[in-house]
Amino acid sequence: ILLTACGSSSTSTNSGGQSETSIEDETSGEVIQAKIGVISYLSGAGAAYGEAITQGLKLAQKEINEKGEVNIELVIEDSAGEAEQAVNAGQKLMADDSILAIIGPTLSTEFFAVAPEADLNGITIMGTSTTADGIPEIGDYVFRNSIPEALAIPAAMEKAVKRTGAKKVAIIYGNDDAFTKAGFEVMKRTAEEMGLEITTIETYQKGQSDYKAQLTKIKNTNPDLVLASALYNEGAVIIDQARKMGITVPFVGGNGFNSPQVIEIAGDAANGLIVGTPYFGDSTDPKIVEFNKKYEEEYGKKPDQFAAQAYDALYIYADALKRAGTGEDRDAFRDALAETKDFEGILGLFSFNEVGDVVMDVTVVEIKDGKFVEFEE
Ligand code: 1QQ
Repeated sequence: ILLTACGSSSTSTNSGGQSETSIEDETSGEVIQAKIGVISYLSGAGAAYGEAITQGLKLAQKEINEKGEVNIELVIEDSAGEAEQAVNAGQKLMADDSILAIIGPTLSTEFFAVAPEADLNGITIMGTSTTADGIPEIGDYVFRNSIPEALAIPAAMEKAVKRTGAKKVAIIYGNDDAFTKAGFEVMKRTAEEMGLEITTIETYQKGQSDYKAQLTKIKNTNPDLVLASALYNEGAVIIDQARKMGITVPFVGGNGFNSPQVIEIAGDAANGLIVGTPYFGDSTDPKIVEFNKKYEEEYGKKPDQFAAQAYDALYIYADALKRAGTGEDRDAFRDALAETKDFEGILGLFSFNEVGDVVMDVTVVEIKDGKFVEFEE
């Protein structure tokens, strides 16, 4: 059941000054016009994720529209990191026939609430930051371009264990969020596969501020590594309190730790965190260097992984639009998107597998002296 639009928290952006009149491509015919709905975590404790994502999208939008082949309008809704608000935003977008497809929401917890309905309504939805197992399997209209935890966490754990010779690991995770739970499952499975002893499994809830009970138990079991599946607002506090309690061993984190907010909040306590990502900010790859430069010019700060993935996501949509040849047919767009293969984004070659999941490479990074650096073997 679709709700009709109520209230209006959405913002519509159409950069490049091309909103009023349809402009002609220099070489051939009509510019393909498309309206894309965006559901993003823009207010509340984890708003830095959504801010990075929407900035990445808007930068890509500006460049894509300047090229003149397609003209994308973004209709942006705030989900506040809440599944219910994300569902309301999704229903509003789906009910608007002029919206071709959706990007977001930000969290897997939100995405699991919205995507089944999008799939039923035959509107394409793609996550740019959703990493839990089972996302693209929701349905034919459901995609993501974010590297799943099932790829990123084992890559980070393997490097961490190889370097430290770790045999014993403790795990801490949030047990009320789809992403933190999914990350935990991957950590546990990977530890078992690697023959590591799990000394203790500790849980916390969203918004918790005191982790002493959990960290005391972890400390008493003397692990060689701590595996943490958390969003940045809780994860940064956990690592900070751990260091203050004398837990000095490296942390291996899930995707939530890929935000510079971890360093912002935890400061030096974040040193020794190891995490898998498709984006390494200080990469010498010319595509990344160029992206960083343009992003800094636009927003006065460095991009992060979430901005980079969102930036690539809109280019992936634009590429599908060109192949679909229309910005109005939801099915034609879905079919063109599904065929994305070896698309050259700033994060490397990108393809979807048969279920709409990501095929691409993972980099492992660590925080050293208050900075993400490439993990050295
Ligand atoms: C998920 C995530 C979060 C870290 C996105 C911000 O990976 O919810 O799947």
